[in-house]
Amino acid sequence: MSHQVAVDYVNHVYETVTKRNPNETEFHQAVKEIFDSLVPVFDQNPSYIDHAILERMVEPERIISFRVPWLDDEGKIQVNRGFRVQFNSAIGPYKGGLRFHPSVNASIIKFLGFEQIFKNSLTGQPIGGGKGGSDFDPKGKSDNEVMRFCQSFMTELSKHIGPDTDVPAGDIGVGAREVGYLFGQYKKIQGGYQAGVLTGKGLGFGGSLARTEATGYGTVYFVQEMLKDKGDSLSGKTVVVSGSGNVSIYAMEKALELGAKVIACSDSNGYVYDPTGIKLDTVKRLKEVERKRIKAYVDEHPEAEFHVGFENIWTIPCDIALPCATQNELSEASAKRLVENGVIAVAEGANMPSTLQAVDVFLENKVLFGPAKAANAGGVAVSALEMAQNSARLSWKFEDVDEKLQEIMRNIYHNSMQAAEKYGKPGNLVVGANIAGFLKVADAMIAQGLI
Ligand code: NDP
Ligand code: 2IT
Repeated sequence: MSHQVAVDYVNHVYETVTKRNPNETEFHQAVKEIFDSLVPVFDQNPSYIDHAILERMVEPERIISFRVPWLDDEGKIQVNRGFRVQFNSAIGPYKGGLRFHPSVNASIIKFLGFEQIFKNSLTGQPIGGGKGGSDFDPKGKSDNEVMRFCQSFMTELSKHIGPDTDVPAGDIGVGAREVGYLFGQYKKIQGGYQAGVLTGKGLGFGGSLARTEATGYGTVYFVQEMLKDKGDSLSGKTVVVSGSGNVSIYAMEKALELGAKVIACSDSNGYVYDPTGIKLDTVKRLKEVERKRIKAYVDEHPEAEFHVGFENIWTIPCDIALPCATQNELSEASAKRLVENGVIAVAEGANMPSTLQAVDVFLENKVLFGPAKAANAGGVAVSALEMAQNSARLSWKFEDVDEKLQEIMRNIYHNSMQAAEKYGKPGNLVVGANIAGFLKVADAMIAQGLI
């Protein structure tokens, strides 16, 4: 079979995706990245084409879109839109976070849900792919408003989820507070204690130790593996981390623990550059407790500078760059700048933070590049460990969960490297992660027949 047949197949299905899902640019982007990686698989195994595997994979098993009405503190009625995309259940119950951010729409939720299929497969655990959220903006809302929103959101969502069907968790704008309110409402509606219906719960009611830290820690463990292969380590490296939310904070914490120096972090308003090293205790208090803007950091640390303009964080020279905020936050121009400044490694803590062109710049310049599906899979991996603990009605020690997380990140790295080698793209972790994630799901779908 000729290479051209595989290329034509991928292009043809991609075209139908763009036609059938008009204007969903983020979804198109996520599909394009995976499709381009899979050409060598179809070259070697054309039977996947006969099974119409891509046509089936790009169509979610189910999408739920719903009204979320709630009362604000003034007694005024507000209405938001809620989503859950149940993308693929070939290897386990749908699993993936909920995002509350004003930018949320069908395209964002579908790109995240599509990526989640392959990420979850890569973890080696029995979890399918899903994602959800709302265009609700938690910023500036009172605790009571957030609670009423979460209760209304769950009143509808509860009809569609369960410990063996679909297990949501956090993402942007959804942390321990929101998961707590969501869990309380689910429990009230269902009338039973089904701890495994959500992950990222509080430690007192079924949450797993190390879940809060897992995504950020996992991203840094992944960097550690990439560097180890080159005989290098994090010790003494300068690190720039975008964002200052859950993923960023724990990426910074682990990088510091491994001897690196973190010199900058950000939020959507701008970035803080602290040449003496970011003081993480301040960031944690400002963001996790006081829910303030990152700009407030410089009030306490006059040695640091605040700069307006979020993407300019990538103009700071560093050895390691960790984009941990949001999609498309790192453009081609930023990637070029990082390369000019001598960056050694880039790992994506966020989902799809680098544009397709930025990824090409990193790969062409032989920067060690850890793509999101591999590098940030530690979060959902520990979510699956939370599900396992809930099923067993046990809770494991922090060290035990952390040890399992490290092993999972090592496996993801080696499996992705092996797949890249086998399919003719040695060292390309984008291709490797996409292929390794794809094969398990594709084979499971085929084994289960046309359903
Ligand atoms: P948080 O809500 O805790 O933090 C998000 C951070 O990113 C904040 O600093 C926020 O700034 C910034 N940010 C968000 N949206 C934008 C935007 N549109 N423009 C600029 N800055 C923005 O979320 P998480 O840390 O949980 O998630 C961060 C990324 O990691 C996301 O891509 C998420 O999908 C991904 N991820 C999360 C996992 C998890 O376990 N939580 C697991 C795997 C991936 P501001 O406060 O100003 O909005
Ligand atoms: O993007 C992600 O992997 C997450 N937001 C975590 C999902 C989860 O179910 O823990």
